[in-house]
Amino acid sequence: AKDFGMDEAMKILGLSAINEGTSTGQKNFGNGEIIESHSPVDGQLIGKVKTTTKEDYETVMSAATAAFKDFRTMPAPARGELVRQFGNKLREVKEPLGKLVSYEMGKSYQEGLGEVQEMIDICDFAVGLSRQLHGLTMHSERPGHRMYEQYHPLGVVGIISAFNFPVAVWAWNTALAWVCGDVCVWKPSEKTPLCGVACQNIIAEVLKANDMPEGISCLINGDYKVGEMMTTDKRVPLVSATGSTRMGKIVSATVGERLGTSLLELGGNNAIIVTPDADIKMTVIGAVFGAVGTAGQRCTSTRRLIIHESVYDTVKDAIVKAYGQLRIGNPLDENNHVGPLIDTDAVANYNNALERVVAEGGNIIVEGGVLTGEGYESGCYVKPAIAEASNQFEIVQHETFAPVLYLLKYTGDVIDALELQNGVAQGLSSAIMTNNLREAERFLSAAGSDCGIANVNIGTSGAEIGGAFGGEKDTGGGRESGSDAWKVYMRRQTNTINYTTELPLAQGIKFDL
Ligand code: UN1
Repeated sequence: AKDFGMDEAMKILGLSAINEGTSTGQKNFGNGEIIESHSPVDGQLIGKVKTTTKEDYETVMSAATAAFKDFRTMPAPARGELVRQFGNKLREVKEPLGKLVSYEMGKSYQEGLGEVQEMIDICDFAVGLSRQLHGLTMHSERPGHRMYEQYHPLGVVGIISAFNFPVAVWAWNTALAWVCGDVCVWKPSEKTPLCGVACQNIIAEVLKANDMPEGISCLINGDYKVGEMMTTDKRVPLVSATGSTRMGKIVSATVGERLGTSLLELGGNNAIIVTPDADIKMTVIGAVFGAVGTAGQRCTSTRRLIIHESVYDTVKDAIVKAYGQLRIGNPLDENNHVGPLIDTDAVANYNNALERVVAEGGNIIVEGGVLTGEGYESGCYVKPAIAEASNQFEIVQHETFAPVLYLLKYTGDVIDALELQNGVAQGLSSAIMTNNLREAERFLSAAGSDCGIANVNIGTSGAEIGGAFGGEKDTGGGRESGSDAWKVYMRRQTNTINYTTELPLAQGIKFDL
């Protein structure tokens, strides 16, 4: 990693061997055990981070709740100005932060940069939004009355994020939450803790330069037990959690128990329907990037290709050929397409999926396997694999966070393809490749894709921040990022004002004294 300038990048990001606080002096994370962060790229120890104890958590929460008292009354456009500065700071550190994402998480440097770009984009979006947190006005049924609604800040927003987008998902949440007047407490994945500290360093500097309290952005570190401190805490009205469906069910039950709100962005089992009218060249690029990009570790990764029998062999041959050209190796080296999986547990899940698909009667057409030897010392590099399978296989119904692609064949028309596409528990992203207007419109109709994201002639991954991001069913139903996703970070208040000297009651009720 030295060859790729990691030491320099870490220095710019204010990271040291052991990280207990931010470079600007915030010490409120870390008196607990130490998490070691090892890179899946070369297996080397990158740095250590101290975890948050119950006492540390209380310190964090008092800083956050105290900061909220003032932050909620700061004009939203002034809060937007902080986010604007944060976005500019991200522009300055885009390269080192992208590099750290690549080195700690294992995605390609290009994708690491893309992730930081998503952070910058959501900041720009949030700055504009800071002048557009609109409510409606309604017409009162009573004379001399005015009725309208307004949106107020919620309070402390808890963010639990996953290793696969170790910085962007935090930014989607925080950038919106901050302009909405909320303060944030973030628990990044314990698999990518240094990305968390690096981001905290960046925002802490912006807050300090503006003389704003550090409690506006807080970091806590550790595993699910640290997350539980927030999910059980009544002082946290909203918990935004990204991760597995299993995790989401626990978060939802725990937060629901105290009638808090959870915003869930959980697993996907995303498919591309390839119709007889598909552009094959576009299909191949979209499918291969969707299946092997980020080594198949996006929640939007393409897991299933649902191909019409009339083009099945053509598509299959073209995709197999494209897989033959993939270069697997150090993701910081821009010549490689596919980096490592996050850790050896992920490799075990990958192996298990390949065994299971064969056991269930599937047919492997691109062999998988774990790579060994020079450059692959971390044990986390695997070959992207393809299996011909059937939608009802248990393993096909399951999200495996690895580059394993299942080919499914359909006969008949797009309705038959949709049955397969919707015939899984998850509902995040979906796509159709077609030049046929009828097929495309049917796919997008109320009787079409049941997913939160439905694309025509685009793959399943790589959504822009301007749209609302999230999905239905086991994906959890939450929406983050663009469109009106900001509303979940605020509380709505309906206001009715009487400017007469009479007190008429609604619904025409008479109550004379
Ligand atoms: C995720 O995998 O958690 O649409 C998010 C995409 C990215 C975000 C993925 N913009 O692939």
